[in-house]
This record gives sequence, structure tokens and C-alpha cells, in this order.
Amino acid sequence: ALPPTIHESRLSLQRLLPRLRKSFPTEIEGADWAAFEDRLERHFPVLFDLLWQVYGPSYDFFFHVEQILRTCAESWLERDADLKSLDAIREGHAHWYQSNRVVGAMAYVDLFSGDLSGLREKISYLNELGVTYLHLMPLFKSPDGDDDGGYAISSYREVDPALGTMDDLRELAAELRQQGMSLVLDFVFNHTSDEHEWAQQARKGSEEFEKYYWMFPDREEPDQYEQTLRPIFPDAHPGSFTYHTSIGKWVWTTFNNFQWDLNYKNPDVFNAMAGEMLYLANAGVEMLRMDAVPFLWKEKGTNCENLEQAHLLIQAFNAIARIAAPALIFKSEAIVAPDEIKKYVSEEECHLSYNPPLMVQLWNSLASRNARLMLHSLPKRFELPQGCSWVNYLRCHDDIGWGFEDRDMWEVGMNPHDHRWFLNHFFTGNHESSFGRGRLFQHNPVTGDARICGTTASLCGLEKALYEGDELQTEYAIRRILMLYGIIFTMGGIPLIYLGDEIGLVNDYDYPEDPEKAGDDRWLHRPSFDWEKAENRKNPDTVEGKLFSGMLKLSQIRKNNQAFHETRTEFVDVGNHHVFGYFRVHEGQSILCLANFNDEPAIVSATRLRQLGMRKTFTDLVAGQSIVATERLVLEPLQFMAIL
Ligand code: OTU
Repeated sequence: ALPPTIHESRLSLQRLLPRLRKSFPTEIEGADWAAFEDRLERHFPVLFDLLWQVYGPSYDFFFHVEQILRTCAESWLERDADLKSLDAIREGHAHWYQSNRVVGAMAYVDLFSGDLSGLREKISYLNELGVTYLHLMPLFKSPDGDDDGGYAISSYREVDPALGTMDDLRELAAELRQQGMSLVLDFVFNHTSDEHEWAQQARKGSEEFEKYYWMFPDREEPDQYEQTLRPIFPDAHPGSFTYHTSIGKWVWTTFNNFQWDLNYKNPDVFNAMAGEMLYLANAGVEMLRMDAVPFLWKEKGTNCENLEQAHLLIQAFNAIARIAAPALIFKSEAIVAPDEIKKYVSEEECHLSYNPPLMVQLWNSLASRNARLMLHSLPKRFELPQGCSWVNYLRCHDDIGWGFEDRDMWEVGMNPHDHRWFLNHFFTGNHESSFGRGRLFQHNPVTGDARICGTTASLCGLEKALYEGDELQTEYAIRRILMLYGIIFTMGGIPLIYLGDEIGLVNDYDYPEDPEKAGDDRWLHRPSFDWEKAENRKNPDTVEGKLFSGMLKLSQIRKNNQAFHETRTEFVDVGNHHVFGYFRVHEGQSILCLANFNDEPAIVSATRLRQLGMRKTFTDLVAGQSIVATERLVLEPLQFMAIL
């Protein structure tokens, strides 16, 4: 069947609209319904086309389209006036997130501040750092015991009672908004927990809800699928399916066995999840971290990652947001091969994306003490479509997987297998040149694959240096952290601070004592925030004082210089492979950032600087010094400069 033309989709809307209006005879009065219809007219053709591509040739297609429009309308009618005015503001200033004034931070509510009301008391701390975007880890109802750090959601409409209530969440969002901070939450839409209402119905044998998940009576189909799947959490279970004895069925569980993958081949699932998404938007969430996007669609004979339909589904969710919650934007979480990551980024799909290629390159350069692979690889895929941005980060709550493009490694003379082996040894402290104190995650003895856990401070050598009482190494560890964050704050995109890094929190070795956490080594780098340590930030002689003031300076440099606006970044080879360099240019301002990854001083020749268009005298914004480079510029070990 041919896809509908724009004219045909308009005709469909003309038929559906009167019925939609009639379903809400009284509610539409005074609810800014005209604005809704206006957006519907604008975005329906796109939505209709996407839905057609995914669900089109089925007998009940129009029924589902109508249901989806009802979900949009109901949500709009419930959206509060404050958020509706934010919608209008954001539409007039669509690329607000590209501003150099945006600084992100992320934290677990319980670990950072106990609960949601405790968090309101910590807003001033976030303000101190200049944070304008706060990502809170999943805070919804989830199973007792292991819940994958909240990523197994039992209800998208109920806050975990230990953290507060939905009203607390709404109030927090409103207060953040008032203080110029956007609330970011996860949209965990690939799976629900096995205790979600839908899963419970499915367990009871409800035909309707069994179709919400992927359930099989025997191994026949799971075996067929598994021929081409890669295991994601091999420690939790081999393969991608779990046998549930109570129901006698195999259930698709890409991640842990208590996380049941939703079946998006069923349009009811899409509609239901659109409702959950809009519910979050109406609670005041301004940005959704689209969790685990690669896995949304499954097809036999493929690896069931990054399939075309996954993209179409995200675009359809996006179109729904444009219609019913226009202030809402998406951030893609696709921790996959560099070439696949970019495919999720466009204004029609995800406005923002994590930048794992940058993250892994930074850790690699730190271990290798040079920037060769990074300079060869990053420029190839850094540019994003108009209006989109990266979210640049060093650490998050997850492990670090060495997601380089093998091709890039061969091109600079590296053996991908051996080099990954080196990195895993390096960051677990098992290499002669190591300073890192990490642990392996999901080590797969069959393939030899493994990822790395550990906090920024521990991976940068602070834990080891403090333990050994080595002052020089402590100083170097501080420099490493600030150099890496220097890049995060100045590279094109939004910088994201993993809260705790600004005071150098090291690994938490007590997590195995907590049965909820014992099975998952990622808890190593999820320590409780240490407010006593944080007090030291006021004392410039302490490690915390040095790190915090260093981060603060970086945050201010970013905010005070328009060169850091938007995403455009011009990478440059400064003629010394230890030094990573790039220009940021915007509205007449041009800043050259330089980072020396070596533990020795590094020299950049004045001739090279002149070739790059630099004058003889310039100012380093980080050290706050002017520099005269007649013959050469010398960077201290692990120094980061932003020169103007
Ligand atoms: C995400 O991560 C979350 O960030 C994890 O904390 C969750 O456990 C998981 O989803 C399940 O909800 O495999 O090792 O690119 O790499 O989504 C982390 C996709 C993960 C995956 C990523 C996933």
C-alpha cells in the first residue's frame, strides 16, 4: 500500500477532528483548544505518515490513529497553564538548549539528597555550579530488591514512596523551572518491570496484555532470534530471554530477567506509552532521556538493534510531543557503534544525544597519554544536523564500553582487540602505567569482552594517589579531572556533570553488602553524595576545594563566552600528538582549546600557532593569564587551556 500523501492525511484529520471535539464537549472550553488544533494541523501529516509506515497496512489502522489523537487531546486538556506558556516560549526559541549558558548535572535522588523534598534544599548547591539542567535517575515505583537502579518501572505514574509522591515531583519541577533549571527524567520505554500492571495482567493470562510483551510457549522462536542477538547483561542471564516458571513461558528480557521488553508491533503498546510520556511531560519534565533506544524493534534474522522502525517510533513519539507537549525535547541514549549513534539525532527524532564517542576517546587518550585516535576519529562524525546538540559527559551511572569504530583504530595502526585488552587492564590497575582503580563489568569469557566501572576520581588516579599519600600524583589526578571536564565544558554541546565528580568522590566498595546492589558492579561508581566533603569546597587547600573551584571556573568560562554556543567544533592538529586541540567559533569570537594528555610538558610551536591564525600574544581563560608565544607554547603536564 502506498503511503498517504499530505493531502490524504489532511483529509483523514478533517474526518477525525469533529469526532475528537465531540468526545470532550465541555472540556475544550477555555483550555486553549485552538492552539492544540493549530499544532495538530501542523504536525498530523508527519505523525500519520510515521504511523502508517509502522502500523499502516492493518485492518484497524484508523481505529488506532483515532485512539492516539484522543490520548493527545486528553493530555493537552490536563496540561497546566504554566506549562502551556512554557510551550509557547520554547516554540519561539526552539534551540534554547544550544546556548552556552546551559550546564547539565545528573544524580540519584536517594543518594544525593535522600528524597524529593530533600532535593529542593540542595537546589542552591546546583545553582552554585551554574547547573541549568538536572537529570534525575529513575524515581518511579519499582520492585523491591534489585530494580536495575530504577530502570525496572512498575508504574510511570507513581513515584517510589521512599522518594516522595507525584505531587512532590510536580512541585520540584515547578521550583526548578522558576530557578531556571529544566528537569530531565528517563523515559524507560523499551521495557517495564515484571510487576507493572500490564505484566501482572499478562501473567494472569490476559490475552490483551500478553500482546504487550514478547512471550513464547517454547524455545522455538527464542532460539531463532538468538542466532543473531548479542547478550547485553550476560551476568543476569545468557541470551535475551527468561523462562518464567509460574506462567510456563519464555519472555523477552534484553536486560535483567525482571525487565520485560515491550512489544511495539502492537499499536496498543505505542498508544499506551505515548500516554505515559505525556503524563511525564505534564508533571513538568522538560527533557526525556530516551532510554535504550536501539532495542525498540525486533525482527528475526537481525541483531534487533538500531532497526529502521525504532527510528520511526521515536519520530512518532516526537510528533506527539510537538502536538500535545511542545516544550518537551528528547535526548537519545544509544550506546552503540559511532556510526549508528548519529542516526538518532535530528529535530524530528532526538534533539540531543549522549556523546559516547567523545567519552570513550577521552578515557582512551588519558590511558594512552596521547590524542592520536581521538583526533583521527572524532572529526568524522561530530557534526550534527541543524538545531541538534551533543550532551558531552565523562561519566554517568553506567559502565564504559570501548565503543570505538574498529576501522578507525586500524587506520592509526592500533589492533582493536589488543588495545581494548590494554584499556581494560589499564583501568583496573593491572598495567604498569596504570593510575586507574576500576573494575570489570559483564566480563564475557567467551568473547573476552568487558566494560569498565569506576568513578571519575578513581579512574583518574585520585583514589590511588590519596591511598599512597603521593602529593604529586594527587595533584596530577586533580589536573586530569579538570582537564577532562575542561573539554566537556568547552566542546560543542551541553556539558553534563556526574554529581560527585566536582568534589572527587571515589569508588564505593560497600555496595556488595547491600543485597539490592550486590549483583551489579555499576554501583561501584554510584557512591552516596558526601555533604561533609562538599563543605571542604570552601577551603582552597583541600582536594575538594581545588576540584570544585576548578569546575566552577570552567562553568563560568563557558557561560561568559559566546564561542561556546551551539555545537560547531573545528578540530585541529597542533603538531604534537599528546595535545588535543579544537577551535570554538561563534559570532566573531574564536577560542582555541588545548589539552595535554601527557604527564610531561608538551610543546606547540609558534609557527604552528601562527598557521592556525593565532597571534603572538593571547590569554588563557583557565589560568587567567596572558601568554606571549614567540617561539613556542609550553603546556604543563595535563594542562587544559582555552585561549583567546
Ligand atoms: C540503559 O543502558 C541504562 O542507562 C541502564 O542503566 C539500564 O540498566 C539499561 O538501559 C536498561 O534500562 O546496556 O549497560 O545503547 O547500551 O541502553 C547499559 C543501549 C546498557 C544500552 C543502554 C543500556
